[in-house]
Amino acid sequence: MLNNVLQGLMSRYQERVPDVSAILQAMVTAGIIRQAGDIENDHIAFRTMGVPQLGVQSLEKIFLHYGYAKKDAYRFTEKKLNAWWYAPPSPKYPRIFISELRISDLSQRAQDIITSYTNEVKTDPVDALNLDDTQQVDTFLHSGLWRTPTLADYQALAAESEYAAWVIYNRYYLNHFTISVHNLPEGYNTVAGFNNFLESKGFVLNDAGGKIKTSPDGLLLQSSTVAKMMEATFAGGETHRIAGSYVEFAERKVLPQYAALPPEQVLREHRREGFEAGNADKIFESTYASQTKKSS
Ligand code: OOG
Ligand code: NI
Repeated sequence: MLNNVLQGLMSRYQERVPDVSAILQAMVTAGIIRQAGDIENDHIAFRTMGVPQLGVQSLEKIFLHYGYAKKDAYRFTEKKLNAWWYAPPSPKYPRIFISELRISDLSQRAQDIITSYTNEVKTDPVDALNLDDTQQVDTFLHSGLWRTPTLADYQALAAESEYAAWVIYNRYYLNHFTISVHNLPEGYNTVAGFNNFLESKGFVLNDAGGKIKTSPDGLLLQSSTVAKMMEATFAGGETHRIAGSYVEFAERKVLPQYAALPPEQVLREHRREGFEAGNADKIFESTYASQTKKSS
């Protein structure tokens, strides 16, 4: 079941984000991997609006049903976000990172705009799903949830929270998937090395806080592409270029207590787990205008 849902998410994401196929193709051409299926997906991420009938408490039910376990919480004061990560039922599946906007921390005007859309969803929509029916779940994850926003509302939200604007248009579309680099061949198995490869092929990286985001323990390194701008159709047929989704790269170093393990015996459980608020804070900006202006 989980396989079906993940495949549905990945196929829509790959259609929408040209960098995904372009990066996978560049990796095959360079001989880094034999085929796209060789990629280890470190994690996928969703964004949502923190209103009572939606938000993390709603979306997470889908993945808890498929065996994911809720782990640590993260707070982003300035961006007005909360997030949690979820450990998969088996290491062959990606971790999941879900964030939500703390609506009540926004101005009354922004709250009114957001709730004018989210109030169309009267009750928690996940409660109405048969979670064992993956077709139903797939359709739900790619459904509108609320009416198509107006460009004026999108822009008013963007002025206050770029995250809010992203969610009002993109809903539950996958925000990113993440290529694990630590098991790739020598030269590509660090974020630094992989970033060099990406830039040599013309991919544009998010440089908020530096291109490599490093956790204080030095064991989790991350980077990401800048989201490509895509033509979006708003209410009344108005069109405008807005940020879509992006691709992330993660290097999880072996924990100090397993440093003596021979490389071929190193498994996911021997590496740094979880996420890092300081890294995440900057990765969110992959869809923000300060970064996307470099990709459009
Ligand atoms: C998520 C940003 C954080 C990570 O791995 O820390 C993140 C987002 O942009 O929605 O992906
Ligand atoms: Ni991420």
